[in-house]
Amino acid sequence: MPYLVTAALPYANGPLHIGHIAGAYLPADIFARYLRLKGEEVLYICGSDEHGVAITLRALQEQTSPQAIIDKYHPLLKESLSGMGIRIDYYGRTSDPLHHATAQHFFLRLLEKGWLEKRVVEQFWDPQAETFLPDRYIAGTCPHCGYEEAYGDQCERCGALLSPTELIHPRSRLTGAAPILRPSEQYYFRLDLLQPFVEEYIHQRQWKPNVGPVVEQWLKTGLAARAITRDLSWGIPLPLPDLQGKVLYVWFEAPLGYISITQKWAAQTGDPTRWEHFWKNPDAHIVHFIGKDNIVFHTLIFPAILIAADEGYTLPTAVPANEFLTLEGQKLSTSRRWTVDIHKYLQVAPHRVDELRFVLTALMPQTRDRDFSWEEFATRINNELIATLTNLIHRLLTLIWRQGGEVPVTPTEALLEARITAARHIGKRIEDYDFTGALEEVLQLARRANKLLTEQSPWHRSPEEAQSIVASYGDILAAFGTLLEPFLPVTIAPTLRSQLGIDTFPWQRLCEPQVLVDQLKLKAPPTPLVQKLTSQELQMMREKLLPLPPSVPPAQEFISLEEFQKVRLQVVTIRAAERIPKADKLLKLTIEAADGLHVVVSGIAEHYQPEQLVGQQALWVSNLAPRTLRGIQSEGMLLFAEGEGGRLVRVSPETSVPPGSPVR
Ligand code: B3M
Ligand code: ZN
Repeated sequence: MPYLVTAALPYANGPLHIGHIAGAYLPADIFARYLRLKGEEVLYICGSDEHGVAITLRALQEQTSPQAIIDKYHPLLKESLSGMGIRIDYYGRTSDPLHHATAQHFFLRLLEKGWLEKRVVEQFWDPQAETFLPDRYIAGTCPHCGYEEAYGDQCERCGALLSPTELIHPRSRLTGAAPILRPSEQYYFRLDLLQPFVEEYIHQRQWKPNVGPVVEQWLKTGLAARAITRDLSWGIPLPLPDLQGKVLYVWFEAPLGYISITQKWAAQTGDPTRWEHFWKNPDAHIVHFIGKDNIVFHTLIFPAILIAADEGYTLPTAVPANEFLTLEGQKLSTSRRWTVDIHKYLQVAPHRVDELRFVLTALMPQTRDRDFSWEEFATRINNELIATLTNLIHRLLTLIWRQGGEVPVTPTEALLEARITAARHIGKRIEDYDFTGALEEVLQLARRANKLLTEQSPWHRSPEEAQSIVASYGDILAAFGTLLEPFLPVTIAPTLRSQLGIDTFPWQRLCEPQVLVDQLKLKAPPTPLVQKLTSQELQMMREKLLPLPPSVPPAQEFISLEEFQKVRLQVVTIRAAERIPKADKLLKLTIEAADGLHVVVSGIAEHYQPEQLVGQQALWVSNLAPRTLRGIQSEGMLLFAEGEGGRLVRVSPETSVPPGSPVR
């Protein structure tokens, strides 16, 4: 029975952080690695979600195009995932022409089957920006919970799906203006008519305890027809001559990415029809790993699309959604910079990937929100991963090495039994999507072995006795080479196997009483699998990875164009620079601007020597009210970027321009 494993397609609008990894990509990876060891046929696919307002809003913020945004983040996402040891068989993207074609096919098919209906709807229009506003571009007060920052499609506090007209005091996120209603034509997907079919599907499946009730609540409220087109220029165009200038709603087409990415994978295997082995096969298992905010789309809307298409698609077997991870007690937030980004972690601690996987598995928010803190990160590594697991392995390897590096493997009944039970329990937990529990079973096995070993204390025995004690642990050592593989596959499990000179075993072998190997032979003296995390290293990681205190107020997301235009910017050339007596931080700069020379006092003396600046260009805010610093009148302000550790770096045009050139 083939398994297709998927993890939520990350929006290509920002980096991945630890919450994403713990929420979807890591559990999917553990699950897929375990199934591969079991000898199942597994395909793990994922890819970047590159449409929707998540992308256009980011482009607006970064003052660039949506295309530039996705081209920047798609590779970053892919590298972050592979850097974390997430073994994805094919990582695609929804801007792929094949995805566009697949999504358009579904749209036309649903239309042909009568599940789509054109409706004229009153839609919000921003009178200042003169554009229709996508739901996400509207914010207001949630009618269900009173949250004032709810978006037009969903309230992020209570999870309710909304339509923008339900918001109390709606406002445009583009300009802050109160939007007005105007008629616009859209296609609606008749989820209301599909409800009986969806219900039948839902009741044929088993749902995790944190998923089932959410789904039931939705069904109880009743599914409503939903618009699946949008007035946007970025996205998949409607495959119809009418309604030009509209695109498919991202939550209609993104889940279809699971199909199109499988098709893409199939094409590169040389057999373009191979995707049907997963998607048109009643025996195939399809398992979607996601975060809780995506539950409704995966359990109800996506299956409804597949049912409505009526082309024999496999419906999802399970949607093991996770809750959220918090960071030192607070919600993770990219915009507030309260995150631990994966690409940065991989730069700062490239040799500690398995350690992070270990901690994120232990703290996986499987049925409730869990909290990540640096304190706990260190404790879990030092007191659990090392103290319980890798120290045991290291002690045993060292004993073997002292005995000439070679021992016969003769496990006791108790140790054999412990290994078999552990392998079965770990497998069962993983199959139940309890990854924290599975890891706990691994640690349990190590604790048992530790206890026995301490009781036997081979260190205080005669060489013969010691030899026979050590020989009894050879089987467990060999088993760890496979048992750890789903969880710690980057360095720890492969290093152990290479120290032992063995490969992985099929998982089934671990559940059977036959000894795994007859003897063990070490080629080199063992080195510890994990280095203790010192407080200095922890401090360094925390400083580099979480630079801002949590109390930073959330940045206001948008200002209007008019507000922005109040700031007058121009390029200037620095003509003179000098230190100011008794002011260590200040430099007095004379700049040439459009209307001649001006004096600016800048707090950059710790970052630049005066002579480095003379003749250079910089950006100048010309209409900032002047102020007097150390008796010198400073006019306006020069702009500097803040690099790592607060290092200030001059901002200047890419090639030089005449002094006084405006910046807009
Ligand atoms: N792009 C991820 C999110 O909501 C969203 C998942 C799509 S899965 C088809 O953050
Ligand atoms: Zn709400």
